[in-house]
Amino acid sequence: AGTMLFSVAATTLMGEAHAKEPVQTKFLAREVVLYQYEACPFCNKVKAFLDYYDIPYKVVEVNPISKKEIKWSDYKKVPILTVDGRHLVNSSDIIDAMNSEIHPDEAAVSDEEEKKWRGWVDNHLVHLLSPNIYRSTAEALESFDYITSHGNFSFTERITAKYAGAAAMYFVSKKLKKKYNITDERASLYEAAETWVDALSGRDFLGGTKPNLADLAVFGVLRPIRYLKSGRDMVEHTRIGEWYSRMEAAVNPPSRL
Ligand SMILES: N[C@@H](CCC(=O)N[C@@H](CS)C(=O)NCC(=O)O)C(=O)O
Repeated sequence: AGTMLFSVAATTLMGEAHAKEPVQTKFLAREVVLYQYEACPFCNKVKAFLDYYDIPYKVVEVNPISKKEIKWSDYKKVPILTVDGRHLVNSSDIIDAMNSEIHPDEAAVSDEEEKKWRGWVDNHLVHLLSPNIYRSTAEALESFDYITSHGNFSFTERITAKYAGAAAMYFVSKKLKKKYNITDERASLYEAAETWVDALSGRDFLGGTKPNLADLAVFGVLRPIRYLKSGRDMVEHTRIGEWYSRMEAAVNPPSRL
């Protein structure tokens, strides 16, 4: 029984070692700081990348009302990543910049499939999120409860932002729906999840046995909604759950400092 336990443990460990990437010693000595909102999909995309590659980083949670933590920056959105004082902005550009440091040789070789699906995340998948998480007043409140309890808000802001934010986003999400020609937001979310599973064509990850940048992007943007009503519905009504669980296992817990 002992041997069996050991071999089960060893297989599990090997499985993990297989899908995960080792600590990026290159970045151990460098100061990496992520300015973010905890619930922002673009920030979570960058975090999925940093966590997968075990890059240690500090997190500065930005107050979305005052934004005083990024007063020093001309760029007023998050994420912003600083690497030893160098500023990187825009989630996909941040990931490209970090990725070419980690894989200087591969950076030149472009993987068309990976590129296509990273574009799909930025141009399609992200637009489905707000209409879904603010779909009804109940869902908008659940989302804002999550946002305000995980974000950087003062006590008064927390209370007011929850209700005012939920009400405002409920209406904003209807406008976004029109802007992006979405008729049934839930159906579109399910369809996107199915499209992604089809793209895997039976592979564990789009990257094959390991996640590539497209897997990390899809996982990153879905992470903030996974345990909200829309994310629970998506996992219940589509085939995306197994891939999502593999990603949860493959992406390291945050190596936040
Ligand atoms: N294209 C940018 C989009 C970033 C973005 O829109 N971030 C939102 C938060 S989810 C933001 O900072 N909005 C401005 C604001 O909060 O005032 C990226 O991929 O990083």
